[in-house]
Amino acid sequence: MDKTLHFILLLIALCSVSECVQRQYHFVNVRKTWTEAQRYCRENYTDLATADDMNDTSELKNSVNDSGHQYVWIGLQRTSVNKWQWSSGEPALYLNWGSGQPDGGDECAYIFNGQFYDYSCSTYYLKFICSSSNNMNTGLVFVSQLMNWRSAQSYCRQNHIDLVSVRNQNESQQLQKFINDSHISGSFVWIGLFRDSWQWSDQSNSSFRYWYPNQPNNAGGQENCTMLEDEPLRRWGDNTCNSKFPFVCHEDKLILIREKLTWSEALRYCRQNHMDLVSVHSEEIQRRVMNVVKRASTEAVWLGLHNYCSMNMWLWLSGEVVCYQNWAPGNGTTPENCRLEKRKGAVQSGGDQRWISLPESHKLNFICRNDE
Ligand SMILES: *[C@@H]1O[C@H](CO)[C@@H](O)[C@H](O)[C@H]1NC(C)=O
Ligand SMILES: *[C@@H]1O[C@H](CO)[C@@H](O)[C@H](O)[C@H]1NC(C)=O
Ligand SMILES: *[C@@H]1O[C@H](CO)[C@@H](O)[C@H](O)[C@H]1NC(C)=O
Ligand SMILES: *[C@@H]1O[C@H](CO)[C@@H](O)[C@H](O)[C@H]1NC(C)=O
Ligand SMILES: *[C@@H]1O[C@H](CO)[C@@H](O)[C@H](O)[C@H]1NC(C)=O
Ligand SMILES: *[C@@H]1O[C@H](CO)[C@@H](O)[C@H](O)[C@H]1NC(C)=O
Ligand SMILES: *[C@@H]1O[C@H](CO)[C@@H](O)[C@H](O)[C@H]1NC(C)=O
Ligand SMILES: *[C@@H]1O[C@H](CO)[C@@H](O)[C@H](O)[C@H]1NC(C)=O
Ligand SMILES: [Ca+2]
Ligand SMILES: [Ca+2]
Repeated sequence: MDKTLHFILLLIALCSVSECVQRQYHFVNVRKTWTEAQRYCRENYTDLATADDMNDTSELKNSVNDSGHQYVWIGLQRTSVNKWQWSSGEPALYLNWGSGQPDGGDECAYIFNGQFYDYSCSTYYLKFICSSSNNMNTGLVFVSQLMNWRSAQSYCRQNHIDLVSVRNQNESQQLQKFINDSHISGSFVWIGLFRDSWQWSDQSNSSFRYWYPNQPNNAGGQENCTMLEDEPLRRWGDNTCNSKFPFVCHEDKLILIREKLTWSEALRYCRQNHMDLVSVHSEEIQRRVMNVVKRASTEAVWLGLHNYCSMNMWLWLSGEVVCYQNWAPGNGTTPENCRLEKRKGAVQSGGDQRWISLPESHKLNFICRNDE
């Protein structure tokens, strides 16, 4: 076979390699208060369990091996900070409110003429838009059934992906065009925007929630902690933190090392500790990396990303080519000048948290991947 063609086929094969799980759940079948459970998880694993998406909820459910049908603590706790966020789990940085909005105690939002309006989640029944992988053109699906916000969210998650997020000007324009093209521009439609005051024990930003119907209800005004309900799907409810339940911890497979080392020293450190520098094969791993690098003491953090200068190509330490990409503008795509020094890849610890190319002698924090 032609060598180039063979190489291209090899790349295609490599790009479809499936990723390994970056977080592992551990069910602890010992009854403790929420705070005791948190202490146990932090000492023996990473923290009380966090869930970022529907995949996590099914892993969480499967991790609970419990013949006693008990309630089970996870790491979500009520705080005094109430903030707007997207149903898909992302923080809401772009908030294109209509004039005078938000103007009430409402905790969900619809879109009209490209602008957001807060609205009562349960009182009103609206049409809505789901994000979807079925519609390859727009990635959007309009649902003309009238539902309250929570039912709309469940509908999108069951049939598509989630209620739509509008994370920037670009997505706003695409959504506006979709609304125009669907001839629904006169309607109020739910989007995935909501607010609440729940926060994960591990400080991760995820706004993903999976409440059981009519939860959280803060019964008696004392229910500040979250548990898996005793039901087949193990959806979530709030309960008083002093109740004693078994719990699920999670163990992060990504570990930030807050020492300043060159890329080669960082690699040696990880390998001496039975690990490797992290490879970021997907958006999901990038999201976990972004959570971890928040605590870094350097402006960038080494990844297991290295440049083969003669071939003008970037590879992961795991041997795979870079398929999923998150380069900062000007980085990673143009040929490197490596006559002076070899280049390696790092992720910015602030800002957009994109990848940058740096000389390998820079001294940075780094992320090891723990595969044990
Ligand atoms: C960690 O696990 C050990 C063994 O199960 C247990 O004895 C210890 O109390 C745990 N740590 C905390 C803080 O609960
Ligand atoms: C859930 O897992 C499936 C297959 O494992 C994957 O295709 C999908 O992207 C995942 N969804 C999320 C939200 O991570
Ligand atoms: C669940 O736990 C029981 C005993 O505690 C054990 O025999 C069984 O193998 C476990 N099942 C799974 C799926 O881990
Ligand atoms: C529940 O959390 C809220 C907000 O942090 C706090 O004001 C309240 O005192 C807590 N209640 C209990 C019973 O812990
Ligand atoms: C807007 O998003 C589309 C689709 O994701 C993309 O092709 C386009 O380049 C983006 N435009 C800008 C200005 O970011
Ligand atoms: C949608 O239609 C309105 C008028 O009907 C127009 O002003 C607006 O520019 C259109 N927006 C998009 C994104 O096509
Ligand atoms: C977490 O949220 C803050 C603002 O709420 C934002 O600045 C930061 O980029 C978010 N981090 C991640 C990893 O999403
Ligand atoms: C790589 O990205 C950084 C951060 O955005 C930027 O300062 C630098 O100029 C970029 N490198 C090149 C070669 O454009
Ligand atoms: Ca309003
Ligand atoms: Ca409750």
